[in-house]
Amino acid sequence: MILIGQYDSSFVRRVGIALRLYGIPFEHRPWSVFGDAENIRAFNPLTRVPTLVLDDGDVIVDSASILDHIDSLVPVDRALHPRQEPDRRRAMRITALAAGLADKAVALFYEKRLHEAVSQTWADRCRRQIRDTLAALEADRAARPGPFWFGERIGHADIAVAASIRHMRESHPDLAGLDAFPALAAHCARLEALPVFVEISQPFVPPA
Ligand SMILES: N[C@@H](CCC(=O)N[C@@H](CS)C(=O)NCC(=O)O)C(=O)O
Repeated sequence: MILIGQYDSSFVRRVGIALRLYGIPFEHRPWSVFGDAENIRAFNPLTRVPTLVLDDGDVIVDSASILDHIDSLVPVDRALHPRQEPDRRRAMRITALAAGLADKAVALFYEKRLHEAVSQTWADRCRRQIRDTLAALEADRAARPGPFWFGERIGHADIAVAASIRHMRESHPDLAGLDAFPALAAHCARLEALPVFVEISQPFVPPA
């Protein structure tokens, strides 16, 4: 399979890390959504990443759909997402909050970078959404003493939070750091030190 997109996207990085943790071989095409738009469009009319091209030629778009597919390729006991309730919905909540935070960081970046006149209303709304989501994630993580969010094993929720926060901090150095969120800071530091996070990573590159 082919994973399209650069690892400075938290969405692409989440997929790359999950594939590596599952031991699923893949080819990586680090195409930029701006500089390589035509290449991406040939596979995905949305011109978005991540885009996953399967060996039979089928194309899956959107990280949630991609992760759902690759989860189905591994035995239940190796899955990075719990299959039983209530663990499943709790992990989904954290994963969705982290993905939403990344959506807001991307939206804020595009607003500042691509609009001639930045909408202060929209930018303030994005900043508030990011701040409130960090606070919610901090409260949840602080209440869980384990090495990972849901215990002894890494899961999609762990990866999503660390990848989203790394992207947020690099794309918005002007946003407050993690001083007010010590549990999240510790979580991110632990994950970013893992070999798979070091390997599947790329410093943030603003669109040209
Ligand atoms: N909901 C999507 C969001 C992916 C996303 O926002 N990707 C960005 C890069 S970080 C992108 O493709 N931006 C180009 C665009 O939206 O036009 C997912 O989970 O895959």
